[in-house]
Amino acid sequence: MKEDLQAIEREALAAIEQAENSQDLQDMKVKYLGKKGSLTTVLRGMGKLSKEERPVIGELANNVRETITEALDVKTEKLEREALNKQLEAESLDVTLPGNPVHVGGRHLLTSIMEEIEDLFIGMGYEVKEGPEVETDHYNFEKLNLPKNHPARDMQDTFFISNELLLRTQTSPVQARTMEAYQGERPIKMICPGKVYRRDTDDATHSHQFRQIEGLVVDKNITLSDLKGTLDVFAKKMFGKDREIRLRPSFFPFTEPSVEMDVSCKVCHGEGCSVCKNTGWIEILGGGMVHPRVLEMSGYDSSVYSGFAFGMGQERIAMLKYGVNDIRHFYTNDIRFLSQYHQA
Ligand code: 2NL
Repeated sequence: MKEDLQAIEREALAAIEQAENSQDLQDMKVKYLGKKGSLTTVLRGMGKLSKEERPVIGELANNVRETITEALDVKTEKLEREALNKQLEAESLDVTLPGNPVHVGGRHLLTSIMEEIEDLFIGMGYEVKEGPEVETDHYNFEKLNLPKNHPARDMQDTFFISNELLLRTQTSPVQARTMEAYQGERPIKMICPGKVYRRDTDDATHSHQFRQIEGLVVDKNITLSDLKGTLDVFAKKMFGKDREIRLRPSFFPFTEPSVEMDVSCKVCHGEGCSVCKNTGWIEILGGGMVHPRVLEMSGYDSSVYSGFAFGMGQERIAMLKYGVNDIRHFYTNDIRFLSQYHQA
């Protein structure tokens, strides 16, 4: 019996050592220690033993049971630890690895320019107003002293939707609508930024769709010197304190007198170079005193009220300020171009 017990112990310990999972161990517990297990089977033969042998074998049997139980426990714990380690390894996370970069976009250069110009005029007390891009012939032309068949309409040929509906060629209709809404009864100080359209062939400096900002001031005693002072502030803020402006006579159907404004060339400071085509000056915008007929058509008494107006192309301002040499760069959305100005 003693040999039987020792054999069970050897066999059990070897089997436990080989066990691969908790189910194996459970099976072995039943096989060796269970009611029908091999240890129990051997102990059933105890009755045949002599009085002297019984306690010796009994003690040995208990020791074997304990040894096997302990081996099962140790192995169970070992398997659990291994399973846990495996899981931890599989789910491990290296918190020191660099993160995935988040690509942050930025404002389009034209948006930055528009906001910069808006801020500048808001700072001088102007309102910002917007209006429809699909306009009527009435507000886009007639109200601005451009009657049907007027030769000056040639400069602003556009896309007609019907005889009366068109894509606006300027943002002035927003101003005409505002004057009309105010019924000639109160002063106006406003700018209107927005997209405009012309029937033009696209090249480095022309586009059939571009952005304009127009300004309008109507009040009593507004003079050309008010326009000049305003534009001087604008030019110095946009292009630098050391820039000078000059006004040249020009023609627009909606202003009289009309002017064209130049700023001194930042490259040669008026000496003459290739940027300013040897003139020392760069053309920036047009403006003038609101034509009395335009005031009257929208309900303002031109013997009481006067006003100035001006208009500029946002693309042109951005091109001059940032040295962009082709207007089409603004619309092709090449990220290599756009991202250069994300801090602008
Ligand atoms: C240019 C010139 C200009 C105006 C726009 C205007 C608006 C009203 C009345 C009178 Cl409601 N004038 N706007 C006046 C002169 C010039 O724009 O070259 N723009 C790109």
